[in-house]
Amino acid sequence: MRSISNSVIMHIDLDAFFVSVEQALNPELKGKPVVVGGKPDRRGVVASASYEARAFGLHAGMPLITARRLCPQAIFIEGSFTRYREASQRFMAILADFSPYLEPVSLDEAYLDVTGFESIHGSIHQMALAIKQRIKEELGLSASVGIASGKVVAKIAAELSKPDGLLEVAAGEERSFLAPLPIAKLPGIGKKAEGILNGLGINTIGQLANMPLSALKGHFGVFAELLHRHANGIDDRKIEPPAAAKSISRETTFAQDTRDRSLLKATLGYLSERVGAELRQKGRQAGCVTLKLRYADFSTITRRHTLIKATDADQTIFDTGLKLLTTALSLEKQLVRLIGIGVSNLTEVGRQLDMLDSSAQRLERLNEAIDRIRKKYGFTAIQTGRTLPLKDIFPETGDGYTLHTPSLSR
Ligand code: TTP
Ligand code: MG
Repeated sequence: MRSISNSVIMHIDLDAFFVSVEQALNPELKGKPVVVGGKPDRRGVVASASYEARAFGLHAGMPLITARRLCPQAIFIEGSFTRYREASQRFMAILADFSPYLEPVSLDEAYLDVTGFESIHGSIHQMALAIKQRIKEELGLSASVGIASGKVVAKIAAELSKPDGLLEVAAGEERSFLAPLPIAKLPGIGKKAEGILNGLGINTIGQLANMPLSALKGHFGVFAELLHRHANGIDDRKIEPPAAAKSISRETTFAQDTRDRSLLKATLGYLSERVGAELRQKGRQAGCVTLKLRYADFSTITRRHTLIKATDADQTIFDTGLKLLTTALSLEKQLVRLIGIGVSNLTEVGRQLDMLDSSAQRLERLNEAIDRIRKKYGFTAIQTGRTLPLKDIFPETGDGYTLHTPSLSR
């Protein structure tokens, strides 16, 4: 019989994901320092750095300017979120072939519950090799795999094994495996928690594991217990099947900070259409629209509006966003650095209710027609008046405008 304490969890994370997708498409990039995130003369940060680039100290989140200074010979690539999403879908499909107990965590990362699967593959180790091989053959990407009795240890094992690694922590060895590692390796320990713990003389996960729970509670409140369990290698969190998306959003950073109304409006229009298209593709409607602005001094605000009636229409998302934008700009005089629009409170489309409302019906038919044409000829095949000013600013790829930062938020 299968008992909970004998769970076997696998954590799979693709190596240098965005960069590796580019290298698979263009083999000339292989073995070189490569950065995805944009050209270094643009503002923005490194999204993904190849391991060759990491040898120069480059890492995700580093400003592109700094990256170029540290590694002038690096090849900088804009990137394409569409390509990464497609690679991600194919990656998840491969994993789903191996176990139905799949929990995607991000585009390039997932947990698999593989308890009891050794009989199919000979061993869990063999199963991991088979997964890595299929990812390599079908996607040209390398993955790192951690295997352990729980999520937290599996994730840390995968990370330690990178790149192209495979690391298995035997049941019973969790605590001693974690003990020598720095506390920052424990998921959930951010810079702040690390600072607090270092201040208490706690530097390794082993030292954290030995701290009395009561002492931890004073600093971390309700999180203390989980932290204590994880530091001790105990983690009985289940694999959770993918939840339906809770929100959809798109955002972009301007090449130069701006107050230009028509540019702000056009960008908002474009991002609203992107959000609307994904909503309809998922068969969902949104009850809430959120505008995000980052100003020149990096202060970031979000403003939201709850709709009387859920929508999946570009126009309604845009109109609501524009009202929020107008109000926000009247209260803050700074230049705008980034703009984003998102929707939440998603529900399944209740079409029968809409049939009573002829204007909603017309909008729905219009959006359906737009989606059909775009599916066939690319996103920019149809330009609505509200995005036209973008034509002069951004290069078109047929697949959408290439915004300066690939729209990463989903
Ligand atoms: P990660 O798995 O954290 O990074 P990675 O796959 O590039 O490298 P590795 O796993 O080998 O350490 O993130 C996956 C992708 O998510 C990454 O390729 C780009 C994107 N990403 C960002 O856009 N910004 C970020 O700050 C991070 C961390 C990731
Ligand atoms: Mg990765």
